[in-house]
Parts: sequence; structure tokens; C-alpha cells
Amino acid sequence: ATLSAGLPLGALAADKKLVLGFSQIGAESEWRTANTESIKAAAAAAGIELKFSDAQQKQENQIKALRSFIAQKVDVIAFSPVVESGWETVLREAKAAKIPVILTDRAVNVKDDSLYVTFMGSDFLEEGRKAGRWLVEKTKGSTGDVNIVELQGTVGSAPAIDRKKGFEEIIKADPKFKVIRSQTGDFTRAKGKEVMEAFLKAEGKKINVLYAHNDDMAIGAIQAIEEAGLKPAKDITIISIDGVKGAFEAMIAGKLNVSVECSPLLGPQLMQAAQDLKAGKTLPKRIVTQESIFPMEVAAKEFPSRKY
Ligand code: GZL
Repeated sequence: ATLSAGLPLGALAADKKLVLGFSQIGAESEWRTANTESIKAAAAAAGIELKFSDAQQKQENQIKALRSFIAQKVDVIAFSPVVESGWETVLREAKAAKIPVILTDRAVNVKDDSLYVTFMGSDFLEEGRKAGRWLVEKTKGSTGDVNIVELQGTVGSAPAIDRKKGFEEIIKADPKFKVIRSQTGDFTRAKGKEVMEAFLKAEGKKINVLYAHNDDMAIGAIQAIEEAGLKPAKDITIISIDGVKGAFEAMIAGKLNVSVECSPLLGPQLMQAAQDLKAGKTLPKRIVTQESIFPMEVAAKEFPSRKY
């Protein structure tokens, strides 16, 4: 897609520093703080002036930040939308101001996709499928029911919607898989622990598997499982997503079975995209991050080379 704005950024005086306004969701998880570090470090390395705002996971704060970037006439706006809906109006204001918008990490639901130049981030559907495929493999040959409890991410967010969808797409193939409880833990350790305590009270020893949409909620749930006198990764198989340091530490301690990688290291790609826009280049509408999966058996070997 070409620049939805007017003059290509190339019209900027060559020596003028590119100014990028970035609206970050918050600091809810290890993933998020690693993502922020990646963006700040990459801006400094690229000599880009970064105006950074933290929305404490509130959409209204993100919209306020985007409006302030428009008022300041930044060259490029980028943000990680906390939920998929409710962005049309402010994105139209950015378009009217001829400021190109880059989406990072999470997608938005808009009818007119000229409202953003590109969306760079993971394929959350595929992350959910990878989690489902790992569980199918792990329970191959077992005939009894596999009772699953699910800790969903932030309600209405692209990762929560798609990680649920991708996982269900795979497990629906075998009726032995039963999701007996599913509730949001809002991607945080504290909420993940609280909701897992409720699951354990309601279902107790019936629970065979926990599927957590991120490592932070899984780590919170591990505390609840231990406090209930059960052995995480043994009495209850635990599958999570992100691949942050805390997950590797839990796998090395034998308390988490697998983590599907979701890379937060989008900073360099974001700065490259902003500079390409300034140079008048067109960007692909979708840039997908390449990712892997880490079962506990490889955690100790992989840990030293992990960058987040
Ligand atoms: C995924 C990102 C999610 C992470 C969580 O790209 O949006 O938000 O999986 C984070 O850890 O809070």
C-alpha cells in the first residue's frame, strides 16, 4: 500500500530528525516491558526522536496520546492497540493530518484499511494452533477426557481472540479435549493467579491442562497450583505463549511444559519502517514476525541465547 498521507516523508529536510510518536499499551507483562525496551533502544540507535506514552492498558489514554501526536505534527505515528475496536475516528484524524500510522504487535478492526500503512506483529492464530498441536502430540494415544482450563488475555484484544480461535481450531478435531473453564486473566500474573485459584476451587483435581494466553498468567497460575498442593507441569500440564525469561526459568524448574514464542523485539523493524516511509518507500500491508516453540526439554539449552 502506498503512503495514505499526502507528501511522502521524503519531503522532510534531510538533516531534520524523524519524529515518531509511539503509544504503548502499558507495562502489564514481561513481554510488554521487553517490547518497550526494544522500541526505545532501536529509536536511539536509529537517531529517531521518540515521543513515548504508556496508556496503563486504557484505550482512552491511547486515543489521547494519538491526538497529542497529531497536534504536535509528528512525522509518523505508531501504536500497539490494546483492543481491536474503537479506532476509526482517531485514525481518520491522523489521515486528515497526513500523518502515516504503523500498527505494531496487535491489529485493529477497521473497514477502511487505508487508515494505517502497515501492521507488523505475530500471527496469533498460528500461535494458538501451535499450542493446540503440542497438546495433541502430548496426549496422543490417551483415550480419557482431557479437561482444559483456559486463561484468556485482555478481553477484545487481537491476541486473546486469535489465540483462543487457533487453539480451538486444532483441539476440536478430537472430542476428548474439553475446555471446562475459560476466563480472562488480563495478561497479568496477579489476575492469572486469582482466576486459577477460582478454577481450582470449582474444578479441583478434574483439571488436566492449563492453556494460558501468556507466560505471566501461567506464572501466576503456577503459584496457585502449588498453593493448592498440586505439582505444576505434572498434575496439571501447562501450555503458555510468549517465551519470556520467566517462562524459561519455570521450564528449567520443571513447572511449565511449553511456551510458544511471541517475539516483542519489534523495535528495529519499526524504526526501519519509519525510515522507509520518510524515504518515500511503500511498505507491505502486513509484516509477520517469524517465531518458534520451546518445550521444557530444550529450555536449559536455549535460555542463554534468549534476548528477552
Ligand atoms: C502479544 C502481546 C501480548 C503478549 C502479552 O503480541 O500483545 O500482550 O502475549 C502482552 O504478554 O501483555
